[in-house]
Amino acid sequence: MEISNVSEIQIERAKFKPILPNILRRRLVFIKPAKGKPTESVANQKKIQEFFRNTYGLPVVTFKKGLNLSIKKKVVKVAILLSGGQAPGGHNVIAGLFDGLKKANKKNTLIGYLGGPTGILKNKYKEISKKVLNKYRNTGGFDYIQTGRTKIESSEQFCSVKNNLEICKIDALVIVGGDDSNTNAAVLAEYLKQESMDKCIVGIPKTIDGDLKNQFVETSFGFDTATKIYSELVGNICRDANSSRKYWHFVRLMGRSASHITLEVGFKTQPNIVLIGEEILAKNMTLSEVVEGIVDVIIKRSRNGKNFGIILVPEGLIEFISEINELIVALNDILVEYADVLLKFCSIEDRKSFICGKLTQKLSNLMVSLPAEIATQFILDRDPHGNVIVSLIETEKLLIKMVQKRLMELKKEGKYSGKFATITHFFGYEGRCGIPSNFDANYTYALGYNAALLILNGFSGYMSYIKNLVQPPKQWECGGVPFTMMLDMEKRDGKEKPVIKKVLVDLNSKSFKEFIKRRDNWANNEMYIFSGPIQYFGPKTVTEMITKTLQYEHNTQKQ
Ligand code: FBP
Repeated sequence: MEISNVSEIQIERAKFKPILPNILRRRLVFIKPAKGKPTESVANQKKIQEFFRNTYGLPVVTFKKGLNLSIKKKVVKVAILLSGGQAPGGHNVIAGLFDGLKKANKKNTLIGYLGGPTGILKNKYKEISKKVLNKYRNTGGFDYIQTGRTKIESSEQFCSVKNNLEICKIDALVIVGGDDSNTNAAVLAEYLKQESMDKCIVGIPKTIDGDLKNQFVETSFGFDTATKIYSELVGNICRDANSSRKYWHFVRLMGRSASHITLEVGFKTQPNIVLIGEEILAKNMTLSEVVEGIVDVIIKRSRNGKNFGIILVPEGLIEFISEINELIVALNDILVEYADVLLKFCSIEDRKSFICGKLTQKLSNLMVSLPAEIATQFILDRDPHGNVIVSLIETEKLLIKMVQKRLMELKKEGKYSGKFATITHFFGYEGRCGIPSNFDANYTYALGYNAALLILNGFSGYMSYIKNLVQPPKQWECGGVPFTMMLDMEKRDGKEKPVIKKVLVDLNSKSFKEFIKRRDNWANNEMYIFSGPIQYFGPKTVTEMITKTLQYEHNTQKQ
């Protein structure tokens, strides 16, 4: 038997032809960009305008049918870079962009900067060739050109970007990233305009976290596939728990601050407890109150002879618990202020006790009360954008320790007599490089192709958008939304900065309200749903399924 390094599914998946929205299937001279009115940023308009004197207020662009003789005919050289965490569909963005550019002119070229923003700083890139690209179409991962989290922020870095774009004679740069990377793209577009450089900067909304969205960007790419993968795993665990009936499974799910992934997986699997960080924040709950809520369900189930269950914990939960958030904010400041001093400590314990000495008494007591390994995780380095790396904090273990303690107390008081055996899981990296679902394969291809159109029409300072996503791909609408329209001010590294804000779970949204209606039933019963693996082939009801979040938010889900 011949051994191949390609799976059967990869062979079949390579044949998949993404469906382009009808408007993008036309000859490029018959796609006309319609410009809307000047726009304003979502908040803090005056301050944002001061930062973005050259790119503020651009109109929204919508691609429509119509003759467009001004589309660029001259040969263009475009670069792309992938930034931040992986998300299923990245390779299809490259493929869509490549095909769009080639459709305009066979001589157009595309290069990929290697390893994310570092690639452009060091001028490390590879030319995207059709032959190699074909191997990556419809595949997961970012491995063709890799990714990185370097933040471009100093004037020297901006200058190197400018020089390297000049050296390679790049006409346009496409940045594929989340809120932070697209904020970077906005700043770069402004900088290049200020330097009178005629180069287009276009962004692509990527992140499995689902926290980059607005009226134009209905979802970020990767959320669909990642949540389908996590739902399969959580569904399997639900069935396992229901079969042996002896464990409480604590499942932490990725998603950084926002709980979108947890809510979506909650709908798809209906476990016994789903914690939503944003609700905990709104109710100003303390850690003990969160624990009390979990204990309450455990006891009720135990009284019915059910010493088992599944609880979903968003990885960003701790940031929503006010006292812990206060601690994190204080730690962030200490880590920046004493960065040099901290470097000199050899042991983590010395580092910890120095930091505790700089905290207020209240916060120092809290730090000491945390399990040692969790306290250590709190003082690990922040990411280049100043965020706590929540994926490294084992919140599920913290919760288990506190729940155990509380159950012991209740046992002593004779109020609980059940068993509490636990298993922990963290699902994050498992979902980020999955083979993109049909939705993500189509969506990313269209985002890339649409980015080519923005470039060929000379639009800089825009994010490529594809909307109307609850409809079949052919009916999707396309265009560009100005970066500055999405900006707000936020305190980062101790300074007020313009940023594209992370969109958290909206407690007034239809999806959250629906969750509230159902969760008590999920807590006390076994209403588990087993969604199974992503289906790439077969009936449309399973292959073209979109997220519950999109369905609720855009009114197509039956209540
Ligand atoms: P992006 O926002 O860059 O897309 O990253 C998403 C994410 O997967 C988060 O859910 C997670 O907290 C983080 O990346 C993990 O980062 P890293 O890959 O650096 O470990």
